[in-house]
Amino acid sequence: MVKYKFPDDFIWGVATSAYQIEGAYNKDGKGENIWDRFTSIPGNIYKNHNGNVACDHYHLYQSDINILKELGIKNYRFSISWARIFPDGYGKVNQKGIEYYRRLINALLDKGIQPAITLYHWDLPQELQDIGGWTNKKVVDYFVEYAELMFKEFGDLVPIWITHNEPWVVSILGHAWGVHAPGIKDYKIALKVAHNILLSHGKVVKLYRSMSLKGKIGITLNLSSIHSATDSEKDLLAAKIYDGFMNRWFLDAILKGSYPEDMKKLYNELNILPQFSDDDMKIINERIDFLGINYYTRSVVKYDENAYPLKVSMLDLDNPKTDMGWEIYPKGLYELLINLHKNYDGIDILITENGAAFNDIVNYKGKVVDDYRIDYLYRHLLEAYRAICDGVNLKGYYLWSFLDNFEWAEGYSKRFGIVFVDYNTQKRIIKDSAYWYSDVIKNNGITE
Ligand code: GBH
Repeated sequence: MVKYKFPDDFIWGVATSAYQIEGAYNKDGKGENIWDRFTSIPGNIYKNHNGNVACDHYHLYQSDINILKELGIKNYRFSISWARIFPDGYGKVNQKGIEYYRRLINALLDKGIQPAITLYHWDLPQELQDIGGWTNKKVVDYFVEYAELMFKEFGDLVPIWITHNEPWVVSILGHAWGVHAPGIKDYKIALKVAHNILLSHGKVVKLYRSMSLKGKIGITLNLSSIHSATDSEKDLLAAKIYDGFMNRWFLDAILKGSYPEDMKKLYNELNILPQFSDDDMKIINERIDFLGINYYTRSVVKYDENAYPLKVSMLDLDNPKTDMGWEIYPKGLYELLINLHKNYDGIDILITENGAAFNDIVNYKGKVVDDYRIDYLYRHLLEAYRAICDGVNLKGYYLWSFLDNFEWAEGYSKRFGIVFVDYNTQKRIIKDSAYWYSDVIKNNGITE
């Protein structure tokens, strides 16, 4: 018996990104990107792993799609590698790159699987980094040029488009903390990057509208449910600031057309506020069809005099965690969805990522019994279901991830897949969680 039934047209999918699965880093004319460069520098990544081969999905895409089909997965979110299309970031087009994505899209459609494309999942062409990367407004224009070509080539085949994946991660992890490519550590640069990324988003949405294509377009943000460590005034303020830093900065810009006043004031005092015009904000505010959100965990924060620059630090609670060290907190997904619904006009939402890394093992029967992952997914889906019942316009759910893959700074040490990848043989093993998810999709809901 299906106990929790989702809406009839609910989108069930899985997600991946190009650098994390494709490999073939120098095949068929692909240019170098910032993750190729960043991973080549010793000390940046766990055991100096890189995405040169990854899951070799570039060559194995057809058999991977067969697995999607076998599991009954009807929607697949993936990203395009910008440097496969424009090896230098702009100008000269690499036809082999276009042909690859055309083959991929057609192979999906042949099996009745709907593609959802992310245009930017962090792999900026290195040539563009060499002229300043996202700090340079030219890169904003090159992104529009790249998007335009993708819309012309694939706009009629692909019903869902995502401009950017997680601008917060790109700007903060890449340009303030330096743990992601391009490895810069400067908050002022990071906020400039965030602004230009948002601007490029708005311009691309506008372009999409002007081409009168039939699909939907949005952006994906990594959002966190923010909790304060105590009810003290200082901790409550810390939570408000962290919410402004991670969530509202991006949400308000995109959906309200202005950055939040409290954060503007704070960033100004810290001398890290980027320059921007009213026109910029109008462009960023271009109407989107849906908001994509990636949810993994919550953040519990406290006031901390010594924490630069926000005077906020994170608490490490002694609660159950995934292999990433992230607290398992399903209720945060519900909290987030309800808040978005209330504060942003009941906007249509897609969960574009949710999932968990665990230290999976292949047992003596050759199986991966990942009941801990099923538990994680089950509990999060239940919260999504509750949110729908309470009126949230949640339209779909993409599980991160289809395959085990290159987990950025953590290399191959973290496994998020519902399909296990043996990196020595490239053999795929369907985990129990994949069979479980397959049933969820078949039933359009959760059974007890
Ligand atoms: C996503 O990033 C990415 O889109 C995807 O490529 C990646 O593989 C996947 O999730 C799994 O990591 O950073 O300690 O403050 C998620 C990035 C993770 C950033 C949670 C914020 C909060 C905890 N987010 N993180 S911490």
